[in-house]
Amino acid sequence: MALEVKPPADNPIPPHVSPDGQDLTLPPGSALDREATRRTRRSFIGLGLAGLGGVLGWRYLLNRPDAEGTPLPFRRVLDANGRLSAAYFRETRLAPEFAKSQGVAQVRTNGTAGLQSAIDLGAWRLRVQPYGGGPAQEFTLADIKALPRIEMTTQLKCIEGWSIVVNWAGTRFADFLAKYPLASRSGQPIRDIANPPADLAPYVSLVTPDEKYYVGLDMHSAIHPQTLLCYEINGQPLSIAHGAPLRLVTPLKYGIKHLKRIGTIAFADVRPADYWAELGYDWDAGH
Ligand SMILES: Nc1nc2c(c(=O)[nH]1)N[C@H]1C(S)=C(S)[C@@H](COP(=O)(O)O)O[C@H]1N2
Ligand SMILES: [Mo]
Repeated sequence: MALEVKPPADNPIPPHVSPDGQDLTLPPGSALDREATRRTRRSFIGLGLAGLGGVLGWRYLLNRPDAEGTPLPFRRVLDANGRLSAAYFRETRLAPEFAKSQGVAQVRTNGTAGLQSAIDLGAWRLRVQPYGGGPAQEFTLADIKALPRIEMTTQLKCIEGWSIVVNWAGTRFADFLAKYPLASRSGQPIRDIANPPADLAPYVSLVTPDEKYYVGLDMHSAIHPQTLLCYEINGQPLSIAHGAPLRLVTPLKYGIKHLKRIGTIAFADVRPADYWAELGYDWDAGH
């Protein structure tokens, strides 16, 4: 029996609405929309062929060399989807925001990799390795709190299938890089997110102090206006389980990218190591 796998008929990206009710869905027929459809068809065709091949196909696929822990043919589909999500992201999107009162009072916690060792919050420093080279620079929590405070209530989506609305506060990563020009080789700050320095690093790496949890982000996502170096939930300092003293929040990405207890930030020319990508998840982890 032939296995039938059909691509979705419509635009594969669900409608997306901004906080003020504006429809941010890609206009049908736009270059990016065509790319979306083409890529999705190709992914489905790929999976359809795997289905037709049955057991032999699976054996073939599973015996392919690995790339970041996933057999290469799967990795290609994931990467194509990741590239699509990255391109779409760059174009327009903002994650929906909610009224503060819609945030949950008791925010559940999930994931403790990199949080197992004791931490002295007073001695903690954020270490940043400048893209242009030179010694790492250290920042206290007070340095971060001196930057503009942004509060936002957004959805945290976990790859396990649950999501919650959370009230966060912190500073935009873009504002950090506006004040401390560490992400461009020339040492130029980001003055305008829409026109960043030409020599801005393409990737950012975030790692816990013990290096046991690590996340890579493309720079567009890192300087997105809703990407925060976050220090509060519901107006209270982060608990240890939520990533005290400083964690990442980036609501267009799944929870796996929201690294808790940031130790070191560095910049890179290629995709930095990523804990969950190594376990087979889409590197971009956008949604
Ligand atoms: N250091 C670290 N950060 C992490 C994780 C982790 O295991 N270790 N898990 C991630 C996952 S899978 C999710 S869903 C969110 C959950 O954030 P919360 O515990 O504040 O709800 O944290 C993310 N950040
Ligand atoms: Mo998660």
